Amino acid sequence: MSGTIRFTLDGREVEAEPGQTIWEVAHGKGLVIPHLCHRPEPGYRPDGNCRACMVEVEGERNLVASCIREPKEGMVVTSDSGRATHARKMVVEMLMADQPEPEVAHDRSAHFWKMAELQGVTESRFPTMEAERIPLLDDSHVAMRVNLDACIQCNLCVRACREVQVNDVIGMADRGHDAFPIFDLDDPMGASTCVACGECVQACPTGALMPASVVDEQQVGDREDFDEEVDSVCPFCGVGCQVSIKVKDDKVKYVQGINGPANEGRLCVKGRFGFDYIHHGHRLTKPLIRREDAPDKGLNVDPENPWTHFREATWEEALDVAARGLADLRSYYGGKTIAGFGSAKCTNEEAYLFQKFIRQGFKHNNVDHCTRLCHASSVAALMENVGSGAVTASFNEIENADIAIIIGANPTENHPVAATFFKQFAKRGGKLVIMDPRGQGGLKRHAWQNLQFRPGTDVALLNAIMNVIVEEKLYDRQYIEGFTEGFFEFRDHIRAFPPERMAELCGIEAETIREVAREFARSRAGMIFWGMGVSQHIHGTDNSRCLISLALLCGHVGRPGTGLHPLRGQNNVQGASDAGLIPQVMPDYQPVTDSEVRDLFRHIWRGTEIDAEPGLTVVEIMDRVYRGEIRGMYVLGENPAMSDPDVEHARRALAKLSHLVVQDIFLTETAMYADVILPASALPEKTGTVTNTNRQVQMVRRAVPTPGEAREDWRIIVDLARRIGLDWDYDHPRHVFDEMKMSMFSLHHITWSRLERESSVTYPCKGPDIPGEDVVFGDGFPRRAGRAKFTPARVTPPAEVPDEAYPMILTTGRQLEHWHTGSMTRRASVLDAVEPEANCSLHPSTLRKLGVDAGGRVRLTTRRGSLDVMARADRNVAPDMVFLPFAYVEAAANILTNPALDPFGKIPEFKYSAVRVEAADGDAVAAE
Ligand SMILES: Nc1nc2c(c(=O)[nH]1)N[C@H]1C(S)=C(S)[C@@H](COP(=O)(O)OP(=O)(O)OC[C@H]3O[C@@H](n4cnc5c(=O)[nH]c(N)nc54)[C@H](O)[C@@H]3O)O[C@H]1N2
Ligand SMILES: Nc1nc2c(c(=O)[nH]1)N[C@H]1C(S)=C(S)[C@@H](COP(=O)(O)OP(=O)(O)OC[C@H]3O[C@@H](n4cnc5c(=O)[nH]c(N)nc54)[C@H](O)[C@@H]3O)O[C@H]1N2
Ligand SMILES: [Mo]
Repeated sequence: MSGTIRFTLDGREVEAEPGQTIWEVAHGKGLVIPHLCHRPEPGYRPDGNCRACMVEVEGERNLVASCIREPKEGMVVTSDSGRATHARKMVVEMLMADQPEPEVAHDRSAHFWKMAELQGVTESRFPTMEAERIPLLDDSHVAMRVNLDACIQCNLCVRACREVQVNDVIGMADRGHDAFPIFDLDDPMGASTCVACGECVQACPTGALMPASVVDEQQVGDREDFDEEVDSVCPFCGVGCQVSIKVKDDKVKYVQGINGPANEGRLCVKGRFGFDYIHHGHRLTKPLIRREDAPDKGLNVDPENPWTHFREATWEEALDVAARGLADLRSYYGGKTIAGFGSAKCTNEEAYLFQKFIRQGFKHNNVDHCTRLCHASSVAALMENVGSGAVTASFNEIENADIAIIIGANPTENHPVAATFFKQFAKRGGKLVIMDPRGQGGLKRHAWQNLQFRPGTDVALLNAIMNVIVEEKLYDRQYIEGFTEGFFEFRDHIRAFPPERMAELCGIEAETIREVAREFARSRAGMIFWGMGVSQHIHGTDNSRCLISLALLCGHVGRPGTGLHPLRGQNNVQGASDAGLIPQVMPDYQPVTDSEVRDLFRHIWRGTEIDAEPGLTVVEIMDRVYRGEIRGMYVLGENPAMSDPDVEHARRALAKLSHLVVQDIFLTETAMYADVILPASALPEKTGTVTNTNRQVQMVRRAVPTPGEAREDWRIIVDLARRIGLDWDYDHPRHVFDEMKMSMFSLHHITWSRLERESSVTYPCKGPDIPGEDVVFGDGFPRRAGRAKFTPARVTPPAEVPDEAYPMILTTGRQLEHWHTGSMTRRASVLDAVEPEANCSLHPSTLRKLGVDAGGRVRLTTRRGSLDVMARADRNVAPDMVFLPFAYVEAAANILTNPALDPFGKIPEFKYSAVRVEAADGDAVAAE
C-alpha cells in the first residue's frame, strides 16, 4: 500500500495519497463537494452517514459517499453529474424539512444552510416531523443549548464526544427518524457527566448544539454575527491551545478551537467557556493608591468597593508613587531590600522585561515566579541530568508511543486537551500506566495499569521498577553506553530496592511492579509524563531524578514516541522560565555565576553589572520579607497571598512590607496588601508571545481592548523602569523579542515576523524555513560529552508524617473548572456556576466514621491552621487522605500547607501534610 493513486475526477487526471478519500482529493483541488456529517478538521473520522457528499463512480450502480470512499487506480469519478447533483440536493431537501425556518434558526450561519445555499436548495417539499416526536429544548447546562429540532442525526456530536475528546457522554438513542443524541442515560445535559469541553457545539453543523452565549431567549442565533475574529492562544494552562476569539462590540462573544500544533482544534471548558472573566465588573480599570487613613493591611478589602482602603489615581501619580517607593528603599537600604515576583500568565516579553527590571534596577537576582511552586524540582533534576529543563518531546508524540507513564498528574482536569490525546492513545491500544495515590476519575478506565500507591513514596515505587529492569537486565545497554554516564554506580545503588521490600512502603504488590517494569523496558517506545504529585515534595528533585533514570535505562529518549515530559502548568511558565524569571539564571538558563554570561548581558544591557550571586526563591523571599530584610516588592500577575504555602505566614509578611506594588487585572488577596495597584491587561488584550509545555512559541494577538484605563503589562513595566532611572526605549513587544534573541539561543530562527505568519514555532529550530524539533536529544545531550546522567535517589519520608494529633494526610491540588487562586475562574460565569463552592474530597467510609454526610462540612486542622469546608464523598481518595483544591479564599488550602522545601528545587511540600479531620460542628468521631 504505497505510492500515489491516479484517478479521474470530473474529467481531470488527479492523484491521491494512500488513505486519502475522494472528498479529500477534491477538497485539496478547491472543489467543494457538499458535506454535512463530514468534518474535515483533524481527529474526525469520516462516517459517510448523511449521503450529502454522493458522487458517481464509473461502473458502480450506486452512488458513493465521497467522504469515506478511497479512490482506486484508474477510477473515474464524477461529482457534477446530474444524478449525483440531484441526489445530493435531495438529501439536503429532506433534512431541511425538519429544520426550523432560516430566520429563526439556532444558527443562521450554520454549515447546513451554507451547504443548502451552495446547491441552491431553499425549500423542502417533504413533510415535517410531528413536533411531539422531537425532544424539547435542553437548557440545563449553563454553557450550551441543545435544540434537537435542528438535529440531522449526522452523528458528529457523538464522534466529537467519543472519538475526539474521548469523554463518552453523548450517544445516539432510538433508531431511524427518531434517533437523537442523548447525554449518558438520557439525562439533561447539565446533570450528565458532560465536562463541557464544547467539542460537540463546535462540530454541530446545524445549530442543534450551540454556545449559550450565541443564542437568545428564543433560541435564535448566528455564529457569524461578530465584528472580528482573532487568532490567539488560550490564557489558562500550559497546553497552549490556539483559539479563534469572536469579538462583538469589543466583547468576547464566543471562542472556537483552531488547528494549533498542540490542540488540533480541541479546547476544554475553560478555554472555550471561561473567557468572560476579562469582562467582569471587578476588573481593575484605574490605578489605585492606598489611602492615608486606610485600616491596617489585611484581607479586608471588598473588590466590589475598595474605596475604604484605596483611592483612584492618575497613571502619572500611581507610576510615580510606585517607582519612588522602590527607588527610595534602594537608596536608603540598598537594592537587596527589594524583590520581584514575575508572572507566568504574562507574555515572554513581559517576563523578560520584569527580570531585567529587577536585575538592572536593583543590581541583584531576587526575582522569581510561580515555577518555584510548580516544576522547580523537575527542572533542577532535568538540568542536572539531561542538561535542559524543557520537555524532550511534545505530548502529542504519544501518538508514536507504545506505553506511557503518567505519574502525579491529573491531565483530564489540569491539561484536559492533552488528556484527549492520552485517551486516544489508550483506545488505539497504547498502554497507559497511571501512578497516583488518588484514583483518577477521568483516566482510570483507560489505564492498562493503575497504581494507586501511598503518597510520598514515589522514589520507593520507581526504584523498585528500576531494580527489576536492572536485575532482569532489561535495560538498553547500547543506549546506556552511547549516551549516559554514572550507570555502574546507579546499578549498584538500585540493587538495594527490591520490589518486595519497596512494596511495603509504596503499597503496590511486587508482581505488579515487575509487570510494569518489564512492559516499560520491553516496549519499543515509551514516554513519561509527570506533574505536581512528583514535584511538590521535599524529595521532588529525587522523584524526578528517578523518572529521568528510568527513561535513560530503557533508552526511551530522543526517538519518536519516547521522552520525558513534565506537563508545564501555566500558559507561559515555560516561556517565563526561558526568559529568565528565575533567581539563579539569566534568560535561557545561563547561570548568573558564570562570568561569560554576565559579560554577555553587560554588553546587551549597555554596561549593567549582573550580580554574580544567585538570588532568593519565592519562599525564601517571603521569609526575608517576614523578617523585615526585604521591605519592598513588585508583584506582577501572581497571588502569593493565596498560592504560597503556610499562607498566613505569607500574608503577615506581605502586611509588613513598607512598599508593595501589585500589577494585576483584579484586586486579588495580594493586592489587598498593596500600596499601589496598577491595572493591567488580560491575555486576550495583549500582543506578544507565549511558550507552551511543548516548547512551542506562539503568537498572542490582541482581540479586545483593555477596559477603562488599564494598560498592557509590558508598557507598565517600561514606564516604571524609566522612573527608577533605566534608559529603556521599547515601544513594541517585538523590540523586546528582538533583544531577547540576542541572548537566547533557543529562539534561533524564530523571528517575530515568522511567528506572525506561522502563529507557532517549536524550539529548537534549525532554520528559518524548517519546522522546530518535537523530539530532541536523539544524538546526545547538552551536557559534558553529550551524555545524560544517572543520579541515584534514596527514599526520604515526607517532612511531616501523620501522628496521633494529626492522623490523616492532606493533599492539595486542582479542579477542572478553577484556576489556582480563583481570581480568574471564580469571575468566569460558566466556571463559577459549575463549581461554585469550596470543597474537599474524602472517602465515603471516612465520612461515615466522621459522622458527616456528603455535602456536609468538615474542619481540617494542621500545625499551621484550621478551616471549615464542604466535604464530598469520593472513592478515589484513600481513606486516610483528604484532597483540598486551593482555589477558594473562604477555605484557602494554603492556610494548612507545609512550607518545608526540597533542598534542590526549593519547592514546598504542597502535596503532603499531616491533618486532623473533624465534623465541623465539633462532635467529631476521630478518624483512625
Ligand atoms: N483546571 C486547572 N488546570 C490547571 C491548573 C489549575 O489551577 N486548574 N493549574 C495549572 C498548573 S500551574 C499546573 S502546575 C498544573 C498541575 O497539574 P497536575 O500536576 O495534574 O496537578 P495537581 O492536581 O496539583 O496534582 C496532580 C496529581 O498528583 C497526585 N499526587 C498527590 N500526591 C502524590 C504523590 O505523593 N505522588 C504522586 N505520584 N502523585 C501524587 C494527586 O492525586 C493529583 O492527581 O495544572 C495546570 N492546569
Ligand atoms: N496548596 C497548593 N498551593 C499551590 C499549588 C498546589 O498544588 N497546592 N500549586 C502551586 C503552583 S504549581 C502554582 S503554578 C502556583 C500558582 O500561583 P499564582 O501564580 O500565584 O496563582 P494564579 O491564581 O494563577 O495567579 C495569577 C495572577 O495573575 C493574574 N493575571 C492573570 N492574567 C494576567 C495578566 O495578563 N496580567 C497580569 N498582570 N495579571 C494577570 C490573576 O488575576 C492572578 O491574580 O500555585 C502554587 N500553589
Ligand atoms: Mo504550576
